[in-house]
Amino acid sequence: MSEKRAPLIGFLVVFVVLALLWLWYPFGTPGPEEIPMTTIFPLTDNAFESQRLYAIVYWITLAIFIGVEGLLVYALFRFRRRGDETGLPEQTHGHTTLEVSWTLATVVLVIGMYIPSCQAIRYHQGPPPSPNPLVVEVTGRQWFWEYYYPEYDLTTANELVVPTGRTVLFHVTSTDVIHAFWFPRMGGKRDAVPGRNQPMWFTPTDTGVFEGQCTEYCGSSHALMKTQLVVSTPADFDAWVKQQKLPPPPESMASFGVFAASGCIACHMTMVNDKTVLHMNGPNLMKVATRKTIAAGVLQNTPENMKLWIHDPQHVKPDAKMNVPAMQCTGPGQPDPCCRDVQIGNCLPDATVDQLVSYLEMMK
Ligand code: HEC
Ligand SMILES: [Cu+2]
Repeated sequence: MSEKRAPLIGFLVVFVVLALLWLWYPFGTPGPEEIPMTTIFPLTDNAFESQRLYAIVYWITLAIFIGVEGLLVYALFRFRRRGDETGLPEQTHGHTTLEVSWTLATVVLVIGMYIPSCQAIRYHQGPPPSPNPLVVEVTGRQWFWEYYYPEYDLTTANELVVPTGRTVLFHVTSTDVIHAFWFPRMGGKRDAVPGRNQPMWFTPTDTGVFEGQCTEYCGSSHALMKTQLVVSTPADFDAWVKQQKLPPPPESMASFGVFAASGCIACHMTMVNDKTVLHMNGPNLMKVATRKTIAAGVLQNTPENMKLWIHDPQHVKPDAKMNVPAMQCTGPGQPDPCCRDVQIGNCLPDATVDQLVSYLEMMK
């Protein structure tokens, strides 16, 4: 291979590999089951509108890419140095028609993307498409999500349950730092800003469990601030609401004392499931046993994981805001380390943790 040709052939190889990769891409990518945090398989009106805009921009930029790269490759071949040519090729300067046309083409392209962008923004910022949406007040907290349904006077955490076919209108806020509320397949993100109430809505149509995530860096456990959306049939949703409103099972009453004495009630509610619970320090535990995960989607909700969590929350989630009240550490027989770093796990004997776990397992 001549020395002059080497770069050209290298370039061609890269180009062909990239082109093959691109051809393979649509067939080879995993579906939304393998990549649950995808935005390109939208499931609601709100998400579809973003996808529509994304597709317009995607095809326009793809056409530009192919055009520019095509011309580049053409020029490389057509005007390459041949034989023993020496010196500079013919030099040209300025071409009015060309310059006017690519300026105009750019303006047309930008307008072509600007108009659908404005439409999408109007749509997303506009009122929900239904006169009777299901309202959910969303509060981001370090590091979990609190959900309050005014219609049912019902508070839950991390696992958002909604029916199909009814628009859900969220009022998103935060009580500490800025978080962002996001279910990628359901629609765009919404910042959760303390003192502000940011609306957002979508209409789920498919049943299933969908992943969500805080998307505004909010501290050490930001990446562990997940959430799940459970979309149920309207009948299953009604059954869920009924269950959530049930009082605690009578057999759990005997163990409430341990929960209270361990300081858990300072931050958690297990006796009511209404607005009283809003903005307590920790998630409502009234129906914690009905949830699939604990600690904002970080652990599966099993007795072993519950034990692990209560024993050492900070080990599961760095800086978790679950600390035992300091008074807990001053009793006789308390191991010393807890008095220094007031972490809950160090203060609670194993037997107590077991009792707490069996109490919480009853909460459904
Ligand atoms: C100082 C406040 C505080 C105290 C006291 C406290 N917790 Fe927590 N707890 C929290 C916070 C905050 C979370 C959410 C942590 C996260 O996901 O980042 C939490 C989460 C939990 C969860 C997971 C709930 C879910 O749905 O994700 C359980 C279970 C739990 N706590 C049990 C207990 C028990 C049992 C006690 C008493 C031994 C206790 N907590 C004491 C603040 C507290
Ligand atoms: Cu966050």
